[in-house]
Amino acid sequence: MANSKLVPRIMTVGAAQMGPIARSETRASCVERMLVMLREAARKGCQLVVFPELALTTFFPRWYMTDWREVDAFFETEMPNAATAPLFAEAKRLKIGFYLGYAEKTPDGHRFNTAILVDTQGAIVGKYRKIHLPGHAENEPQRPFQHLEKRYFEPGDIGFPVWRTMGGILGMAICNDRRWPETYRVMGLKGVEMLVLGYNTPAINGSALVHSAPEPEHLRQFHNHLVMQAGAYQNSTWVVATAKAGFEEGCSLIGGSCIIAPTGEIVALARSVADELIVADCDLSLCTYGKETVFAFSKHRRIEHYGLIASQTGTIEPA
Ligand code: CDV
Repeated sequence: MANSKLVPRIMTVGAAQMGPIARSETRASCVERMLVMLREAARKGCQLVVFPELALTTFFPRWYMTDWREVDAFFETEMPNAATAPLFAEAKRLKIGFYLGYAEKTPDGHRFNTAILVDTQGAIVGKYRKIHLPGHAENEPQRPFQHLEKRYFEPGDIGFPVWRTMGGILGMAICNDRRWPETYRVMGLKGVEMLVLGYNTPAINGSALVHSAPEPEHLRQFHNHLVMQAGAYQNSTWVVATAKAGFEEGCSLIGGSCIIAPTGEIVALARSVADELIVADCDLSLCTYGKETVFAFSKHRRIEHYGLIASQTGTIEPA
């Protein structure tokens, strides 16, 4: 009997990389830039567009702030809201779904680094709150710039859900999550076929001075792709990754937005560090091969040996 999972299911997807966002830039201006790329995506036949992490403001965790009113100016208390309503309306009119990263403050005062997935009818189908928060919680003046995600956000409290939507099984992650194999594997165990994520990655490691570790920019880009190509291959899923890139408020952010096939191959790659849309026709049925052969989890995983992964956080070396 023919395997129905091998029937092609093409989803045309865009990664809408954004160049720098100045601290003074308004949300309306950011949304206007997104609308330009959304319309280009429509012309190119996209059903889904992926915007970056924290796409509505500058990457504010680079500043140490003690006035929480100043901090809260970077957060959204509802979604959609007045600033993002034009994005929701235009995407619905064009029948394009989208991923949008933003800083979320809940009605009971919790702050998260959040992304939502909106379907082609304009409905929010899913929310994800970043789990692997990098950086630090207190001012560290020895750094060339701060990375205070641990100060401004709580770790996500939703886990790694996936959703059956827009013709596939989709999941979300945010930036640093992409460096952790657990992110992909938890969603892999739920059958993910396309993992979408946004990122803000400084071109230099801010803690390198502390550790005297040389990490030139080419390594930052190499690691960006290395982890996502491995995650895609080992879980036989598409990965769509969108940067906020370029020289933002004195800090250089890498580009390298890309679309990665379930084989681990990059099939579309941004060339600039500015606003740039890249597009690929992603056949979700291509996930089937890996999921049913080398990475047929139910046949080959040996969970009796994996207990430590979910019971121990740090390394314990032998005596
Ligand atoms: N926004 C991020 O999560 N950035 C991290 C940096 C700080 C390492 C990243 O993983 O790219």
